[in-house]
Amino acid sequence: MSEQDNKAQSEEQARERISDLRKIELSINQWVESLLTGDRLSLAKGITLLESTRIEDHEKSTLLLNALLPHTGKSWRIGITGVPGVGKSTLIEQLGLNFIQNGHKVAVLAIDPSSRLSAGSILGDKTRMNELAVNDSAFIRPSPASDSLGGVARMTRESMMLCEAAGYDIIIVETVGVGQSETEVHDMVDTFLLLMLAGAGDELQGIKRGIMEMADVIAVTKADTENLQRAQQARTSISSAIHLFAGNEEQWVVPVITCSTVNEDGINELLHKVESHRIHIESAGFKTERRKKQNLFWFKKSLEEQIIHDILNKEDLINEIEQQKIAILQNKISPFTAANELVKRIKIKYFN
Ligand SMILES: Nc1nc2c(ncn2[C@@H]2O[C@H](COP(=O)(O)OP(=O)(O)OP(=O)(O)O)[C@@H](O)[C@H]2O)c(=O)[nH]1
Ligand SMILES: [Mg+2]
Repeated sequence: MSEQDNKAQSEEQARERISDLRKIELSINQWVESLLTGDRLSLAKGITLLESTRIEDHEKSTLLLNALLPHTGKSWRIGITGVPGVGKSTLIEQLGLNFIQNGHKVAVLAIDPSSRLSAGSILGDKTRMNELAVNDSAFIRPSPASDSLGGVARMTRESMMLCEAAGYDIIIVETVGVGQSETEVHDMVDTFLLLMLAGAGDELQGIKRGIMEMADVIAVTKADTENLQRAQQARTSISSAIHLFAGNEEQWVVPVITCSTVNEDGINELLHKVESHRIHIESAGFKTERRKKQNLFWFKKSLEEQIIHDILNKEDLINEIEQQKIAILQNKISPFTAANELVKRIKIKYFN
């Protein structure tokens, strides 16, 4: 092919690329418009796009998010955590319906770290949110499938933004409190609700103190029938335990209550407490502060994750890392020396 032909061909390719981009932009504009009217299908499709691992979809989801950015951030974000089976979904159903009765639109997003291993508790969650699932003012989205918790957290945060743009003014994030996921959820919400089960005096075990320190409201669930008394005792001991924690800078006194979704005892009190928390953080400007801190936190975290991912996935480094692993297992080098040497080589190779 002559030089002229080559030039003509690359010009043609450039034109095609520009025309493709225009087409994408046009379809994104339409998408944005219908999503802003609250169209559920556009919202669901938008979230699916965020969850896609295809490179060409990344480009589209970035365009979509950028276009929607001015319409995000206006919701009240509530995180609900607790061990499996504590009653999160059942409670969300009742809280959600209550919010809707008061004129709100509620989106429920789930983060379930176990869904990567099993098929997740999607079905269980939907059946425990029967009424909410079919309510026009509610939108329920199960946990996205991702091979990393970081990926799930990013998708959940971005899904929240899409829901906000679609007019949902209350976003509830449900997460199973079994690991790191509850910390991640704490870092993306305005009000963090911790559900606890009454045990035989051991309710403070098995749940990390750190999570209790993060909670804005604590509720002991299943306070009914033969469990009622134990729940009340648990409430008292949790209350005295959290008094020992250092006060938080937002000067909020964490309420501890008991509730039951079976006989609906304590549900109104719970609603009142979370609402009081919202008023407290909004009136004193704490909500704005929280969100600023959260944005900077997620910026730093994503930056670190992406840099680490990009560097550690370079072909030659993958080989070197594998060799070092073998050397460590054969006791030929200490893990720290191996890491040090690798970092030195990475610095010379990529940062000089
Ligand atoms: N007795 C009693 N049972 C309850 C109450 N709330 C929920 N349950 C039951 O507890 C079980 C678990 O409830 P879920 O709402 O699915 O709990 P979850 O925390 O969402 O569970 P995962 O999503 O699997 O972590 C269900 O069988 C509920 O019917 C309650 O207030 N009292
Ligand atoms: Mg659940």
